[in-house]
Amino acid sequence: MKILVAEDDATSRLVLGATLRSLGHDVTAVEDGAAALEAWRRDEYGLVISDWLMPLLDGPGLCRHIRAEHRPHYTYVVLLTSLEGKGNYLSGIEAGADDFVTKPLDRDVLAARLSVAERIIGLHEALRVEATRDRLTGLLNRGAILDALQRELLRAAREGGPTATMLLDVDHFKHVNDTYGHLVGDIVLREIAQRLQLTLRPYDRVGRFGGEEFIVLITDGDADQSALIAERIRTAVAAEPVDVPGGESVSVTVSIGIAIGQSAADAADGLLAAADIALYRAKANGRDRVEV
Ligand code: GH3
Ligand code: MG
Ligand code: MG
Ligand code: MG
Ligand code: MG
Repeated sequence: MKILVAEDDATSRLVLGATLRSLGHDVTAVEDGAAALEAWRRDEYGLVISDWLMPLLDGPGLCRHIRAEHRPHYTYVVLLTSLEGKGNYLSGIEAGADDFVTKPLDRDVLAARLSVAERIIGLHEALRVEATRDRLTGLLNRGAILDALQRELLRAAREGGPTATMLLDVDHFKHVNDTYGHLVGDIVLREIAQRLQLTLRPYDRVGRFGGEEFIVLITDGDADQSALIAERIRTAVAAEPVDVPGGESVSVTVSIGIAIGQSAADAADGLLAAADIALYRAKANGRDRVEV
């Protein structure tokens, strides 16, 4: 596991870091809650182990910050304490801590606590994947791709630069279902999803908007670059028919509409509406084509 440790006492920090590493974990250790918060914001940690009393930001304070900031991944927080008493325990729980380990640390107890943490983090991750994936295609589902669009627009507003949103719609897909049946239609949708993923770069995002419609987000995509990528996608779908059970193959094409967000004022709804208008134009102009 990737673990972030916050402990102001240098000796304790070294010992805890060494113990965790000896248990096979990847450890980053810092000397205060404030430094931990900064590190946590920069990177992705499944687990934070924090001392209780520290000068700038204490353990419960760190925990409150972590709980207040929405991140897609859950962070499991363990507070270290030599403090006794119900009041402290309750304030740790209230701050959002998941578990407590008392000092001095016992290696076996720590290892046992970590195995609980790993189980909980695994469950969270499984739930997160389940909640964000489209069952049929394995792509991001509608909610997740719209969340990604929001995040992408925030990033673009912060760092500047355009962001492109593509709407794809399979052409005459009703005809595929009517001719070959719904199950074959599903296989075709899965194959299209796979071709989309193979065509895109790892940092571009693709999701199923619904039915036979997909959304692609091109990070830092201007109109020219996005049109090129869209053209690659269009070709990847049209170039080869999809093999389906029974030895048949089904030819499909997609129409693609692109909208470019240029400023912080570009809201997700507006971009999607503009992409939809471009898509409508692609349909009206004969399908199997890209419009910006
Ligand atoms: P156009 O080129 O204008 O987009 O025509 P179209 O036939 O693709 O458009 P229409 O909206 O009339 O039909 C979309 C079809 O997609 C109808 C619906 O049954 C089918 N569809 C939606 N979701 C699924 C799915 O999950 N599986 C299958 N097999 N078909 C689906
Ligand atoms: Mg201390
Ligand atoms: Mg301390
Ligand atoms: Mg449609
Ligand atoms: Mg369609």
